[in-house]
Amino acid sequence: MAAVPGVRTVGAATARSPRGHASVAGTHQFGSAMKSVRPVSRRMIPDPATWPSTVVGGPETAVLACGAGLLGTGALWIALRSVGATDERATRLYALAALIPAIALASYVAMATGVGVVAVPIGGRGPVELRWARYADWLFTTPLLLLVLGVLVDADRDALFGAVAADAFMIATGLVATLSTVPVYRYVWWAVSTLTFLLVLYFVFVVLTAEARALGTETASAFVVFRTLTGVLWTAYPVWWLLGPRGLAAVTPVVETAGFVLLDVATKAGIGLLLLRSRAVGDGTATTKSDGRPVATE
Ligand code: RET
Repeated sequence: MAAVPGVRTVGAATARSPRGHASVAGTHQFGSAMKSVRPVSRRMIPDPATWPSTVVGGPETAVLACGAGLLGTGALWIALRSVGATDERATRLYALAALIPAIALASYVAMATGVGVVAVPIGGRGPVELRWARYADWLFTTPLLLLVLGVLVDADRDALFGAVAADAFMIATGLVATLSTVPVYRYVWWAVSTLTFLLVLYFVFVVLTAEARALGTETASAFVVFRTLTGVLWTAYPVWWLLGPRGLAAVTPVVETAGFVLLDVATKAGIGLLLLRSRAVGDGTATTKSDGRPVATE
C-alpha cells in the first residue's frame, strides 16, 4: 500500500523511504522520499506531490472554512438573539442551540487546519482521507440535538438517556465503518450504525411525539416541524456516506465534504432558528401536561 505523505495511515504497514527510514505518521515528507511514493487514484485523494498544499489550502479547506464561518455566525446569532430570554426553559434551549454550532465550529477549524487527517487504505482503491474531527463533533452534537428535542417536550429522562446512548453507539459504529479497510466490513458496520439510527428515529417519531402531544396542540404541532427537520436531514447522512468515497464512491472527497457541510449547517443552524421562531418555546404557557403532570422547570 502506498504511503500518503503528511497523512497518518490507518491499517497499513509503516511506509519506508528508499534509505529505509520509516515515515513518521502525521508528519510531512518532502524531497526524494516524495518521488518514491506510488501514485494512487487521483479521484480519491489529491496528487501526493501536492498533498501538503491540498490538505491545507486546497478546495476542501475552502469548503471547511465556509462551514466554520457559517456555523460561527449561527452560534453567535443564536446567542445574541437569546439574550434577554426570561423563561427558564427557553434560556436552556437557546444555550443548547448556541452550544451545538459552537462545538461544530471548533471541529471545522480543526479540520480546516489539517488536524486529525488520516488516510484509510480501502481495498483496491488506495487510501481515502478521513477527518476524524467530524466524528468527534457528531459524538457531542447529535446527543445535544436530541437533548434539545427532549427539553422541548419535557421528555422522560430514562427514555432520553436511552436515545442518547443509542445515538453515541450509532456515531461510534459509523466511525468503525469509516475506518474499516475491508469493503465488506465497512458495509456491515454501516448497517449496524444504520439499525441503531432507526432506534433513534423511533425515539423521535414515537416517544417524543407522544410527549409533545401530552403538552397540548401548540407544542405538538411545533414538534412536527422539529421532527420532520430531524427525520429528513439526519437520514441524509448515512445515504451521503454511502455515496461517498468510503461507500459507492459516486462523489469525490471534496463533494462529500461539501455535502456534510451543508447538512451540518442545516441541522445545527436550522434547529436554532426554529427554536427562536417557535411559539412553543418559552411562551410560559405550558406549565402542565394534558395528563396533569407538571412540566419540569429545572
Ligand atoms: C454515518 C455512517 C454510518 C451510518 C450512519 C451514519 C449516521 C450519521 C448521522 C449523523 C448525524 C449528524 C448530525 C449532525 C449535526 O450537526 C455515521 C454517517 C447511520 C445520523 C445530525
